[in-house]
Amino acid sequence: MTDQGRTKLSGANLDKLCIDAIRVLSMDAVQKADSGHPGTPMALAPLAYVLWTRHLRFNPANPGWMDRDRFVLSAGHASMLLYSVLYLTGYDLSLEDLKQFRQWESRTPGHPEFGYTPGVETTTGPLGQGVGNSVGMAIAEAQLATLFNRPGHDVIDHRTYFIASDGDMMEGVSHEASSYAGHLRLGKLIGFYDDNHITIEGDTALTFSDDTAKRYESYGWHVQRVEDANDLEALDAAIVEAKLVVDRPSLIVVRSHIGYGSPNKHDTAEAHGSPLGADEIKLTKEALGYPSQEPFFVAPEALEHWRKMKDRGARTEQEWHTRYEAYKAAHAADAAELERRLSGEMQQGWEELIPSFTAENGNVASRAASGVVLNAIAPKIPELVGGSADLASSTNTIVKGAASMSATDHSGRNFHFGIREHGMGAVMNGMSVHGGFIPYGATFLIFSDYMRPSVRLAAVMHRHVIYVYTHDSIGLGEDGPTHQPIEQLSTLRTIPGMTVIRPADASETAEAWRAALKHKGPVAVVLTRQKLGFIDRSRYAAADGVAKGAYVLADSPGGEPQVVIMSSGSEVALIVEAQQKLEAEGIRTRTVSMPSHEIFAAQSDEYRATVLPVGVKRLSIEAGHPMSWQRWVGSDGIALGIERFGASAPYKEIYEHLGITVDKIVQSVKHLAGTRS
Ligand SMILES: Cc1ncc(C[n+]2csc(CCOP(=O)(O)OP(=O)(O)O)c2C)c(N)n1
Repeated sequence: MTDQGRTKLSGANLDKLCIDAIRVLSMDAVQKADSGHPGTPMALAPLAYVLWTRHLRFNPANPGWMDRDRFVLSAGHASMLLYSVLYLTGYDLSLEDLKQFRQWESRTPGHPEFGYTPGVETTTGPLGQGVGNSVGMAIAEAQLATLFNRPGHDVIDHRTYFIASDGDMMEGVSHEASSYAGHLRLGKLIGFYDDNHITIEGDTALTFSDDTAKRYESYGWHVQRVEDANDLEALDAAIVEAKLVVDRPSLIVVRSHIGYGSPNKHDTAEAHGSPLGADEIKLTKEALGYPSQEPFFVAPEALEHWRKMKDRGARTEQEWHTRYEAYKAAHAADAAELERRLSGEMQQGWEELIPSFTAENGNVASRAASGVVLNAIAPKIPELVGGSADLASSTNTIVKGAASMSATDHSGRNFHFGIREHGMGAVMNGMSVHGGFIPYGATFLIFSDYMRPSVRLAAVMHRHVIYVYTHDSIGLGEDGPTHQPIEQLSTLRTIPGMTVIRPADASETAEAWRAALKHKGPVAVVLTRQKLGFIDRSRYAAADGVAKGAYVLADSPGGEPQVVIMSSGSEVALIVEAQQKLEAEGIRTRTVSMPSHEIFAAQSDEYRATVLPVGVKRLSIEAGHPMSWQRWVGSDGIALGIERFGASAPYKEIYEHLGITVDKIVQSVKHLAGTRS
């Protein structure tokens, strides 16, 4: 007998009490917050229990232990499932934290958020992204294991598990990433599909007739089915088998019942995203045979059992440390390099490898200059790993002589993401949160739209990932309006935490890579298809001004400027030419190159005022929507840009037709300077 007078539990009864603890915590937290999603945590509680107590390798006391298994709740709306388990297993997350579910600055936000809660590996909620992140994590593991493990020393040896819902499976990004995972034969990736037949609008019969199991089989995954989400042994057996399949990823389709345990709401869409209500919670606790009606009650014997995971986790990590010490002794240089990569510190000396460009290089497209820079610095930055969504020959993102990432060679640093921009973005995020990589991914700027949800999440998570976006404007010419970005520059700039750099020539491109690598958040390096003239740095300011986001390229020889004209990328050449014309006409003009609005915005007020003096009228020009320039030109300035779609024609003609010309600048500046009304 325990001190509460109950019989000491063991076996199935204890399992049930532990599982019901998740259900109760989830119901109660959602009820208290008066918002959230109780149904799926209730349904998947047994799966979480089996996975976390029998399979997952983790240490609650050290959530960042490098060889831990990764767990991703792609169905992020079911966050109480994860928070309950993190509390129960003894992470630094208290019952009080659970009671603060969804409150201001709590450690239990509505959806799991990277960096807020110990044990949360990535931000999920936008459905499908977590599946993509998991693929990225599995890729990261596979690559680090291939590069760093040595015979007898498997120091990188962990699995990535995810739980996906119907919504995750319907979203295209999960398809893209899963297809890529199957192609790469990522044997340590194990997903669970929560096949509960319910989404917000009702039964999936309304929307979803896929045979998901067959779909995943066709991707090259090993697929199993568990017919009853409450059958612990079936779940366990499926996981055991999935772990034994090492030559391809595994999907376990689990038939579950949303809101399991709730007499009136199980199997209903109502259980998905609303509190059950006090009465129904009471009935559910009764139906489950739960020992208390007290909110957030966890039976001591259940907590004790769950908390055994703390000791087990500490032992698991300790055992790994012993092996790691042996590795370190035998392969000191490898261990040091692995630790460096995981720490995020870059090797010394990479900056010295950044090439300089001279007049002798002639006219160079910034995409071509970027390829030269990437290849020059790659040897000293092995963690800079990535590729393109089937446009490598256009985006110049291949590291020459390096291997390709493939099913048979997981060490390759050149990734062929296929025509899967969205999957690429999600995979990059997964690699980044895993650690050990600065992933880059390339496509045409227009197709940044195809991956924007992942780009946004990179910003939400402050991840250091680099997007190489080429073909950056109407300057790409004949491909026409479908391929010519208009609003993309301005809208990328509006993502909080995003840094966009659009260099004006080869020298600025080199500096753009320097800035992108030194920066710690997501960076888009935006490049031209067309060749750009060489800006003679003996006459114009040095390109290292890129580090400040904007800099004075050339001042008026006549002194204090009447007008500042600014631009980015290919249109800098236009302001340079316009300045000469304006000066010839006696209008004192300053040119400013502004490759990055965000970096410039982060400079001191003093510096910004040295570039854009207060009281001097300003004009900007960019071959894109002018919205983002408005803040720099002010209400009495002019932002020249394009507010329509482009056209299919040779690019010089399109520039003429759309008014992105030197003449237009000159006229507008005269207007501003008051020399012409
Ligand atoms: C990209 C995206 N679209 C829409 C939503 C809003 N949403 C949250 S859950 C959900 C679907 C719920 O069905 P399911 O995925 O089966 O989850 P379950 O009901 O089983 O919890 C939707 C549409 C979202 N989170 N992400």
